[in-house]
Amino acid sequence: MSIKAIIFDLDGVITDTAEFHYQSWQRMADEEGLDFSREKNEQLRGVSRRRSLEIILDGQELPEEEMQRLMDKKNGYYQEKLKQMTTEDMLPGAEELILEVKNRNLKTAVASASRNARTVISALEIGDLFDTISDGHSVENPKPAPDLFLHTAEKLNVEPEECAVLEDAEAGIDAALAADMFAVGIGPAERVGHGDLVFASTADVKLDVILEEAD
Ligand code: B16
Ligand code: MG
Repeated sequence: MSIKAIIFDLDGVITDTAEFHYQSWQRMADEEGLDFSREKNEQLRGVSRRRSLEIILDGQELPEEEMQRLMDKKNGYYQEKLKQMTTEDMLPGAEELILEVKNRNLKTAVASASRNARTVISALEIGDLFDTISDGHSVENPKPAPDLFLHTAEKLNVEPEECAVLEDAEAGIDAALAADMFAVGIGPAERVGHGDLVFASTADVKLDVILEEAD
């Protein structure tokens, strides 16, 4: 089926907030005496805040109140860092790609696992470029469940098979495939090689190739 909409993941595709997330989790973990490292942080890419904490806790179970306190602490540090974000923080090629999609009269959307997505989008001043924005508040089941992408297609008024998703995370590619969408991986094959198509970075994405391959 031909593509009518391009759905962009936010962190890792349009901008790179991974370092901010990492520093905020590390600060929380250090203060709380939890084991965490850059290597472990790689497993957190694209997964929800709660799932990230579960990965850090590595099987250790905590009461819900304590889970909430640790998530809130990390999020406070992350939101402090987001205050430094400006329009300069777009990943190379991202704005050009979104504009190209719009020029082709395709619909555009952001579908991010982040509950801070709207703050990030407004710091980047790109809100007007999208027909709709779905974020960590939009659905209950986070990626790798297909829910966020299906919700986005519904808001765009297109069929799932008419959507191509640009994703940098393993969980995001899983979610796009589960939603029956054309999944485009951004990053190394070890992470997103199970996508229908893979580009090394946002700057390398070729819209023509996506539209041809998905057809
Ligand atoms: P928050 P994406 C994801 O955004 C991030 O990649 C992931 O590292 C983060 O844990 C998740 O959002 C939740 O973020 O704590 O701000 O709600 O890649 O789906 O745009
Ligand atoms: Mg991402």
